[in-house]
Amino acid sequence: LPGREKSASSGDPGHLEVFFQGVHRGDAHGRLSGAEALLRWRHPTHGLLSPDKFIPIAEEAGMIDQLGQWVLRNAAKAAATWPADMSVAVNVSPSQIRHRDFDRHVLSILAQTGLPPSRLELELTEAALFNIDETAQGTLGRLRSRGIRIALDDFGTGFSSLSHLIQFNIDRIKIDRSFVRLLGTQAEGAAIVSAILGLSRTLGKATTAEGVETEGQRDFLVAAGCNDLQGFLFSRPMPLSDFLSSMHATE
Ligand code: G
Ligand code: G
Ligand code: MN
Ligand code: NA
Repeated sequence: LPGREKSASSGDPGHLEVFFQGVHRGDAHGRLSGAEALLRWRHPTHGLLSPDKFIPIAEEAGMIDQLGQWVLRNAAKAAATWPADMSVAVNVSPSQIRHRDFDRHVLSILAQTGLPPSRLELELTEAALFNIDETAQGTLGRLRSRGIRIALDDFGTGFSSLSHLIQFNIDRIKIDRSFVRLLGTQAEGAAIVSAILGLSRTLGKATTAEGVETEGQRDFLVAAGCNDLQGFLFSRPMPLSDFLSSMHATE
């Protein structure tokens, strides 16, 4: 089971851990508005493994619902201790939202941890939103009616981005880092990012830019009115204890 530590031995599988990457307001102060929870597998010999490597395996093995709930519980428990204006964003796999009891599980985790629904954001990719049926749409609708926000992750990398913006009731768009990377290196970057921000504003969606690595990118995004910023310029994903230290250091 996730998170269960084994004693150090040659067969030590390591353990799972939820890291947090700060999300900052897109203004001159850049204060923390929250964090994204990012799963890591701390392996005794292979080091930190990215979920890109093991999430697909957990999905294959039918373990993703359990794993996802474990991440959500840990993220909510942590965020419940943060200042009341900070939110936590948690990635959700397509199969999780297709699960009949997903909304009940989310609500019970919030009740257990005491995190108000308004401080939880669930991140779904276009692939996840594209594939859901009416039942799953109903699930998302019920979660939203309780005040939980839905973000469209990796925006722009999927199949039919624009129709999704209208078809699904989402609260936020996360601009994929492949577009942010173009800012400052390719003239088209500014055009694409500005277009996404303009569209989001028109549709009344909040925006987060991912993969902000340079001051130039940050300055452009702040001037263009992007609501929140995330990236190595501010901080890397880190263990909760480090995140808490950095949070108190910048207070
Ligand atoms: O943190 P990193 O860049 O290594 O994440 C790689 C990918 O894994 C990203 O697409 C991210 O959204 C996804 N990911 C990270 N944590 C989780 C998680 O808890 N659940 C799911 N489903 N995906 C995650
Ligand atoms: O797909 P998703 O957006 O959830 O993935 C988040 C991933 O992006 C995390 O694994 C995190 O490590 C990575 N990430 C976060 N900030 C940056 C950044 O500034 N540059 C790059 N290259 N990756 C980043
Ligand atoms: Mn994400
Ligand atoms: Na992303």
